Amino acid sequence: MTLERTFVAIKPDGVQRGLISEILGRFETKGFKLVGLKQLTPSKELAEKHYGVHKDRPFFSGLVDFITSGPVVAMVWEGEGVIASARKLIGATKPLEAEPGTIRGDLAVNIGRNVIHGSDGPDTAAFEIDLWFQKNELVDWTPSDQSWRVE
Ligand code: IDP
Ligand code: MG
Repeated sequence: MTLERTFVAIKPDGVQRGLISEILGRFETKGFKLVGLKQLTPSKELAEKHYGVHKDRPFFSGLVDFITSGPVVAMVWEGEGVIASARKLIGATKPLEAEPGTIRGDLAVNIGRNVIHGSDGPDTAAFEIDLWFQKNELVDWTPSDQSWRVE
């Protein structure tokens, strides 16, 4: 079993719409382990680094303005295959194309208000965890029901 960690963030629209528990619960009930959690309003510098790969896209400045406009709930989830699984739980970028049962498929309509971010691969996961969290903000712990989760 290879344990992975991924970065997930509830965007300001998800927080403002009162969807924190709904979204967090999807990862928790799936069986992943929460190892980092905090709420913050990101600085422009943080947002620009986070979305740096999109810096030449027409929507970049609007995206940075939006993500810095209010609280974001930043999380690190750990588990076997969690990077790809989180992307599946989240669903397609365009919420109208996201399957029902996914977070975006169930909870969003508009691409600019798609409620959640998740790292898209091992390299971005490592980069984003390091960008958003200090090492001492990540908690190593063993769930007491661990033996019921893994054989
Ligand atoms: P992802 O969030 O599914 O990984 P990306 O293509 O990495 O999708 O885009 C990052 C974010 O930028 C999206 O979640 C969305 O909020 C925003 N975005 C992407 N494409 C557009 C667009 O065409 N118009 C407005 N916002 C967009
Ligand atoms: Mg992306």
